Amino acid sequence: AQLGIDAIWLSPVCRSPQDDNGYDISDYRDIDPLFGNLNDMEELIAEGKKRNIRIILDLVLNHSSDEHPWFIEAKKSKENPYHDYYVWRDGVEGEYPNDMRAAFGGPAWEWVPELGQYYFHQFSVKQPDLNWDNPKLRQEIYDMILWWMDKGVGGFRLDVIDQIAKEPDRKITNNGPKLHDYIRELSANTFQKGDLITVGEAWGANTENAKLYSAPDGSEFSMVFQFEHVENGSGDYGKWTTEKYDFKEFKRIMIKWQEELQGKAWNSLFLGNHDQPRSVSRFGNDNPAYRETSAKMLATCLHMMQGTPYVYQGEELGMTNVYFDKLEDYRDIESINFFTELTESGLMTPEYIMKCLMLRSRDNARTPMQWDDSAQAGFTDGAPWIKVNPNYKEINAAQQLADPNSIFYYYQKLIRLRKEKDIIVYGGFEPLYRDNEQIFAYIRRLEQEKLLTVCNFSDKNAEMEIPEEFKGAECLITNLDRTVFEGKTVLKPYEAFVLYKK
Ligand code: TEU
Repeated sequence: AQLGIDAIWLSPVCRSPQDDNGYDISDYRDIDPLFGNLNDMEELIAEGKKRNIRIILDLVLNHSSDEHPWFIEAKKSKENPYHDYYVWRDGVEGEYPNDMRAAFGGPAWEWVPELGQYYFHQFSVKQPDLNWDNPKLRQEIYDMILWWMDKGVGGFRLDVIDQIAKEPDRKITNNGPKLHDYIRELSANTFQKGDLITVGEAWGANTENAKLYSAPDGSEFSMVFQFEHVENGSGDYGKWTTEKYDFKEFKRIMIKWQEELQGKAWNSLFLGNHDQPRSVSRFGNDNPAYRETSAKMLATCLHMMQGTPYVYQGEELGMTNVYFDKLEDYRDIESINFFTELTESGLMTPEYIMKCLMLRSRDNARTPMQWDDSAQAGFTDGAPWIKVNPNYKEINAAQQLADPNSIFYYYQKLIRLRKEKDIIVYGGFEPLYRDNEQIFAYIRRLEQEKLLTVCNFSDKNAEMEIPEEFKGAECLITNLDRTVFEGKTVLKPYEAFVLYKK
């Protein structure tokens, strides 16, 4: 509430064996005892409402847990009414239906000897894919969503929703031919019956199909959550590389999404989430000399754009990667599986893949929230499930609440500005210095109003000229102590500011 946010997206909290941090649900209508129970959820929703904060649930509809009663039934026989809730292919042991691979390594097919069949799983073996071609399954899902809507949730985040219309025989995973029919049916039967915010996670989204995912007529979702800007910097083995991101490419992608969606679709603005490294470590600089300035700079660049900004827990404190250097400290199934797969196949040395994990593992963003400088960062008086980042003594909420210049209050101000100024939400977008190697700058315009955002993404000084039309403009926010905002100027490392003129 103090930060000024309007909604909290909770990672999955439904009952789950936790093979993939709750993205393997065994009961969609219950809360996992790790987190509490249904009464706690109802209380959270009610307390949120009092503060105008919506609770957004993470709906995992592409797959369930293999411990879900549907799957337990489905495995009993081919005639079982639940069998067709999942995706099966006849076969013989050891001869996979095809060579498709799962996102967490290994084949996308798992043999069930009792049935003489394989089931399809795009993620772990414990996450069998649901068969959306089955209308009974779809109806069960709608009923479950309506049940949650009845409980007063404020919205849903739809996990890998672009992958539900898979066609494994044609090796199609995302953007299958029936995808948008399924999404429209889902939306009409559920979301459109209430006052909800919906966000579709879509690794397969591009600026064209984003216009479907977030169609302004409301037939699909409120917005799309796409990854093109964070995928930049992937190597031969996807994200498992030590290469740094390419700033100019990043900027080109961010600009493309701003320009092409204007008036036609609605995007999510983010630099990190529970699947990404910490944003300040990846796109800023987590060296103590620059951590604060660069975290504020990144927040400025993102919050002045069009779209809905997402702040990942701890990002508002500038929390950094944890850089675990021992495999035993990792908990994430993706990290552990790839370490094993890439070392056993001899494709990478253990030393090299460890470097990749330190930079890219999802666990970097999954260490406990840093509340204060007491033991375990005030997160628990027990032993947390994953180690706390050792920098919690310097970086924590208590310390930042006591410092008026903290990253926390900077975020608070950015969020307030978005609510005060329509131009930030609705204004047109015009990039400046497209080819500059250090600066990301853009103008927003709404009728007579204009807004200039300038960000130095590098650890060096950067030269620029502030456009004449901003002469005498008001500075809305800045992360350093600049007082002159005219003419030729030199930006300090990671400096950022926003000018406004009417
Ligand atoms: O992520 C989708 C997804 O494709 C990721 O597994 C992605 O490949 C990986 O994170 C890149 O490092 C969603 C959830 O956000 C993720 O946490 C889940 O593991 C995944 O779906 C399966 O439900």
